[in-house]
Amino acid sequence: MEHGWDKVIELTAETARRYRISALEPLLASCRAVAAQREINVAILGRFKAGKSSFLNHIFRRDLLPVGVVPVTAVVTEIDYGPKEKALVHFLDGHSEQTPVDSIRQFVAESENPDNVKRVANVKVELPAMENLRGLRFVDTPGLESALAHNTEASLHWLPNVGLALVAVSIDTPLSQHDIELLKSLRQYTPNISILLTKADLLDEAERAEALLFVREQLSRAGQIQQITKDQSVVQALIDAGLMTPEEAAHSSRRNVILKALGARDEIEPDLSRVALARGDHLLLCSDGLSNKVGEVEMCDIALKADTLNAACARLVALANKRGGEDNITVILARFDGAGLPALETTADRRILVEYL
Ligand SMILES: Nc1nc2c(ncn2[C@@H]2O[C@H](COP(=O)(O)OP(=O)(O)OP(=O)(O)O)[C@@H](O)[C@H]2O)c(=O)[nH]1
Ligand SMILES: [Mg+2]
Repeated sequence: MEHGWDKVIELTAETARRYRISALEPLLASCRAVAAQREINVAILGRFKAGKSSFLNHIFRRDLLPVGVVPVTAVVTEIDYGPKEKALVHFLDGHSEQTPVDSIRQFVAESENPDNVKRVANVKVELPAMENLRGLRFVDTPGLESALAHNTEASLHWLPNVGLALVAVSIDTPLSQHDIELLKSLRQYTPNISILLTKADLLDEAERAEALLFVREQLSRAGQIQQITKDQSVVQALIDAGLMTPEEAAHSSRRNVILKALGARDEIEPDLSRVALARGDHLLLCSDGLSNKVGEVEMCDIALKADTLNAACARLVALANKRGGEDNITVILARFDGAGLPALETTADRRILVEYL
């Protein structure tokens, strides 16, 4: 590490440990990974077929990365500057092989490396043409949410390395629930997230404006909900340690095993975290009787649209009951106002930029 950033990061980690601010752990893992690198990783992430690889080919002005109409990218590919054009394939067993840049598709493309039978960890490409963009490393990632779970996993495991995230969203299917979930999980790793609206040529100007407005509206609602406590459960601890993905946790037989409970011991240590509040923020406290039945985006929508806080709570409880309501459903909703708090727009961590090509 250079520039003393390691000291700053370790001081922050020590402070977070002392005050048990466990919510900072993913961000600290990202800071360590990023500080150890010379380049900033600009990652193109998003659903399968969103046009991620095509966008990068456009930047490099050559057909470097494989593209197609079925899920194509199976392996993370990193592209940065090098004085001589070359590609290195790193395998999961630790060995590497050099290959001509134009033949990386035999390792990267799902059709030529199905289920990653070639056991490739990643592919690193160096291009002299990247000279003007020295300091940046572009990263093509496998699409999320396709039928191919190993592709999604390869991308999610790479996430702590992200410096700047470009989330590719195809303009003809603008912003799905999965895109919104991805944006939320990315915010654990980096505040630098932009949306890249792709396939703009499929719509005329009026349709593009309509799609853009829709995306902005969805983001302004969805962007404001953030989980600030974590489950004190075995599966959450395994996710934090990088030993389990959230998808595996959802199906784990150990998902009901909790690590802390009131009454189990004479003394317990609470987890503490701090949140920078902005004017107009809402705080929702609820039991899992609500969160197991009502998704985050719905919670946000109801909390912001209802006329009063009481009405919002009543609607949330009614919705959870309508969906079964087997468990205790407790909801407390507070709203923070007052001139002493900064206005929402100035809170940097809520900033999500929207751009389209
Ligand atoms: N019309 C149009 N089609 C595009 C554009 N970008 C990509 N496509 C098409 O969309 C399809 C998917 O493109 P890819 O670049 O392979 O998408 P990807 O996100 O890398 O897909 P995976 O690697 O499978 O996750 C291909 O058929 C591309 O030709 C665009 O800007 N306009
Ligand atoms: Mg691709």
